[in-house]
Amino acid sequence: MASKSKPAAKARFERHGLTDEQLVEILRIMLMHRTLEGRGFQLNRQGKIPFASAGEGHEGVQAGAAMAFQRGRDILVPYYRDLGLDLGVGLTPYEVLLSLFARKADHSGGRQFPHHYASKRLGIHTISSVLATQIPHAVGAAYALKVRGERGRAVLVTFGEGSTSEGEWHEGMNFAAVHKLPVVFLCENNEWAISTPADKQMANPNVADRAVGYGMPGVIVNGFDPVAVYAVVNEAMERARSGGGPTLVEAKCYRFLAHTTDDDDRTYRSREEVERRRRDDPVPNFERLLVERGVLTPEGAESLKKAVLAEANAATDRAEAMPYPAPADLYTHVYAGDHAPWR
Ligand SMILES: Cc1ncc(C[n+]2csc(CCOP(=O)(O)OP(=O)(O)O)c2C)c(N)n1
Repeated sequence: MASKSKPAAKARFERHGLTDEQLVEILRIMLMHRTLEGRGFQLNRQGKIPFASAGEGHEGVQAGAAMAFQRGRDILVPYYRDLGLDLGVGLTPYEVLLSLFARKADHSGGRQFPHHYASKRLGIHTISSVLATQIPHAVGAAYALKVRGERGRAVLVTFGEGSTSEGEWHEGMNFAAVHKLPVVFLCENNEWAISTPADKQMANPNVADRAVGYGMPGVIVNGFDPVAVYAVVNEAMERARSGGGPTLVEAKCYRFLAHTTDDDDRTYRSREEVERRRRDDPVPNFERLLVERGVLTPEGAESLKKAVLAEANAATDRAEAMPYPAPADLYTHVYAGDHAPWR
């Protein structure tokens, strides 16, 4: 008869200096990210909003990276899939819902594409849907920090692996490396650019391997592990803030849902693939880790989830009750002065 083996010792939990409060905050952001993404899809299917995108599978990358961002100092240049990153640097669920409902109180007056947040208050640049256009914007902001001698500040810019095929990406990487600019390039590699798989995007399986070609460090990190992402992005941001130049970080993750509410991913990938990758789902896995390691009690985790849902529901009701912009506002902030082209 086989002897009873001792239970395997738990692998050491490397928290990279994060306190219990910070670890719970990371989980809270991941839960809110997932809840609001689901809400976007629900509202779309109810016919209440025209469009929403989906970042399920990106929660670990974004909540971890947000923890490395210094509010009031750093600049964030995100892309359309960064709901969790935007929440993590301080955007409120109400602001997210105003964008989805396209209400007048939204930062763009209800005129921007959904999920295209911006906030002067938080240092979040406005988003362009045109892939990789954010790269020269971010590099330009980092160049300005350098020219003005503003040490201690850095720019964090994000993009998918598909965007690394664009010319702007290469030009921005090169310029940032040549001028040793304070910028961190964070690639959220979810393996799909709508229907194009990563191996039809590039022959090299790792975006980070390209860093050497520009003359900057390139690091690969498990994007399902928010603490590992925090550690890598934090080190890169510190290097950038202290004059050490740019870094390319590639966080490997996966997109569990369709690209957006307008996409049907059954046409280009199998349900088996998606189900298999779901085993790495960072949200329940990180919750389980925090409970196992005694950072949270099971009851604490349940009340956190209830609080997140209640806040998301209240934000939804409040935003939905707000008015749409007036038709006459259509050209506000588009033309200087009171020029109105229809007159
Ligand atoms: C210049 C440009 N080409 C094509 C598109 C259409 N488009 C929107 S999202 C997308 C896929 C982008 O994939 P990736 O950069 O990997 O990011 P992901 O959406 O997977 O997070 C494409 C092709 C676009 N917005 N801009």
